[in-house]
Amino acid sequence: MDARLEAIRDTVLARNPGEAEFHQAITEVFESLGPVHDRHPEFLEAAILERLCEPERQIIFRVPWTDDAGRVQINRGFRVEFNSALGPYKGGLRFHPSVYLGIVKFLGFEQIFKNALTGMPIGGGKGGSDFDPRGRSDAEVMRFCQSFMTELYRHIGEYTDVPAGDIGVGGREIGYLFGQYKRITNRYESGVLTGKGISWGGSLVRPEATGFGTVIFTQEMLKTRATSFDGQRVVVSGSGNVAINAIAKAQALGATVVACSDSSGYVVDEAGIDIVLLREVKEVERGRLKDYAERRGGASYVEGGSVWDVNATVALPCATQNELDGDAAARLVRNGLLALGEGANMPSTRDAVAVFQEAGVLFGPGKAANAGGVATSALEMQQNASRDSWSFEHTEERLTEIMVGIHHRCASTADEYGDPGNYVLGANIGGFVKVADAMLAQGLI
Ligand code: NDP
Ligand code: 2IT
Repeated sequence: MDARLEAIRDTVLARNPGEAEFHQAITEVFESLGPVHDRHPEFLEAAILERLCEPERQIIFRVPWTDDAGRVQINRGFRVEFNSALGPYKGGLRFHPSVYLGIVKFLGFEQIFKNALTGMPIGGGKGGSDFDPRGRSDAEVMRFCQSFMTELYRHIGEYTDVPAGDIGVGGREIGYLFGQYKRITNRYESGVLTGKGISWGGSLVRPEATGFGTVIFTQEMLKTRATSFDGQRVVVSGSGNVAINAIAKAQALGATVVACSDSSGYVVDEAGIDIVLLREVKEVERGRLKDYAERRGGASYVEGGSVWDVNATVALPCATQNELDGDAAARLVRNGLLALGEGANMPSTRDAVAVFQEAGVLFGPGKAANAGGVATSALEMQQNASRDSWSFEHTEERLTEIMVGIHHRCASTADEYGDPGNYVLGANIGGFVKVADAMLAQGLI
């Protein structure tokens, strides 16, 4: 890392102790930014990096609620409003027991650059709670969401901060959150949340957008090697919103998706995952992958273990951060991996990224490859602002244009900085320069 940047990085790490994921995200971005500061000394003079690493606002709050047995439960809620240089804070809410400030900050920090890469007018933010929706009834989830929004509502708004979904937050949760916001504020403010239901202000394609976009981005990478998804053998991790829609899109482009996972294990289905059954089990029944394997002839279920043991030509990690380490990366490379697109946020450890890059694997980092979700959220905001709703075809066309544009921006930035094919460099510099320019223009705030 550039010595000037390393000194700033060390100060940031010392100011934010015990937040390993945030440290990792910062280090990874800083490693790309040396050459930008050679060209733009004005960014150093204006302390752009120091300002970028300090969130504009961080909100932490108590979320009290009662479970179905009438017992009082207490969770912690977060919203980190990281950077508003390009637009209102924008980013998802994650409900998962592992959530703490370090995870929310890493996600919010990544979101700044991701959102810049989309070319849409959105700043970066993230939030969530250590609430675990698993095993909770709809009524419990509703009471939790209502309590969460009873504090959050005062901090968000169409022009201020626009949350959406992430792990553990999908259409059901956004519905309960929106209902409570409307009730408290007495405003039908569609643009305050994205990922809404189609009949009440949501956008077609938003549910599919992250998974679809990841595959579209990966397809663009494959094209640079004169190939495509057609005939590839694909392994996907996770079996939630992003994973399911990545599987569907990869299959539509002619790939065979032979494995996917959840936090308990993974399924191998050499005939190709049955997407209709997978949606039924995961989206309708909220079941486990084990249930899928039991109902699908020919599929086998592996309890525990690593889905990255299954050989593939294309890998799409779509579960969570640091789910793919250096050893798993080396196994994938030995087994013939050609390309990897990150559907999740920071699923590859820094060791894993180094292994892929040394081996010449096409590597699409999450802040570029999974930007289709938030980009389509911005399209939802556009539709809300104009009280319009677009067709599936039109919205998917816009998503495709945006993903092809992000690929182009990453690839051409990597070329410009003398490291062709390095999408990590391209994404980090491409996103950073846009935000840094806007921050300079807006003065010291
Ligand atoms: P979901 O809650 O729909 O699905 C999450 C999936 O990942 C589940 O299969 C879950 O398994 C698995 N998973 C979650 N945490 C862990 C863990 N600690 N260890 C192992 N497996 C885990 O979330 P999404 O599909 O929306 O999100 C997946 C990833 O994509 C996240 O990294 C998210 O930040 C990222 N992302 C999401 C976007 C969106 O629009 N939703 C946009 C851009 C990125 P189990 O059910 O067993 O917990
Ligand atoms: O990580 C992400 O980009 C998301 N969870 C989606 C954010 C959004 O505002 O749609």
